[in-house]
Amino acid sequence: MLVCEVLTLFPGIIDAYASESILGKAQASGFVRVHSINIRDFAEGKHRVTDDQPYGGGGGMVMKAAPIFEAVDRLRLDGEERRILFPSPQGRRFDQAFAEELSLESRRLTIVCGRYEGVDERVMAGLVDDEVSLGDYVLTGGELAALAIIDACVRLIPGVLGDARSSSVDSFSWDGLLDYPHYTRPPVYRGMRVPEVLLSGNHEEVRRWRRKEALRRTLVRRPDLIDRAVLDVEDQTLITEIKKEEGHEQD
Ligand code: 6GU
Repeated sequence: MLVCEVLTLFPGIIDAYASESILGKAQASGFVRVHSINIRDFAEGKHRVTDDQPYGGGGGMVMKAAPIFEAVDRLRLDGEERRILFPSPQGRRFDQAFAEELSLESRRLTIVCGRYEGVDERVMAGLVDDEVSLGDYVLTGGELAALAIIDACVRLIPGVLGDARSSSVDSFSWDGLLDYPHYTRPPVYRGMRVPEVLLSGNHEEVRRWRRKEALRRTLVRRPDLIDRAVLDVEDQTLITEIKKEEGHEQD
């Protein structure tokens, strides 16, 4: 079982998300455990202060190292191995390959969430194994990133999504393409028609159309992904067709 521990000043954020929907069911079924730990419980003094002014001056506050080290010391009393992650824009870019790597991790995933303007660098130096970034933008804290990381890992665990979804293209060992468009009833809504091929009942034509639309979207929206996608000779034929079609759109 994947065990995730999230050290945070806002455990309610983690508990709220992790108890709902797929993640909530995955916990109930014993595929994963998500445990929130309040860093404030490990802070000293009557006021349990977790942050302080930065050495060198300047604005903002910095999260103190001690409460975070103390919290991890406590966790380690169980003798379990841990991979300690720190969500931050300075980290290794999180992608599907990183999610697959983490979902196969035998150690516990312990995620330290920073808040405010920063965390004492000795947490990174003395505790953290990997800094992980969701992308080139700044969140106000690590909690959303921690949940995104956990969510992406948990849906890769066999059984979590159930049979139907685990066999669908995007959910297991991603082929690197964007998803094809989806439709459900009615066949016409506000004048917009469901593509005829999807109503045809011809499974082979449906399969080919979906593959082609996945390729089309990827070529148009994220051409950078095409180079690393897993493509066969049919895909090359479809790409040639798409390039003709898309070229003719400009006429
Ligand atoms: Cl992982 N953390 C924070 N705080 N901000 C981010 C991020 C992570 N990834 C992008 N922005």
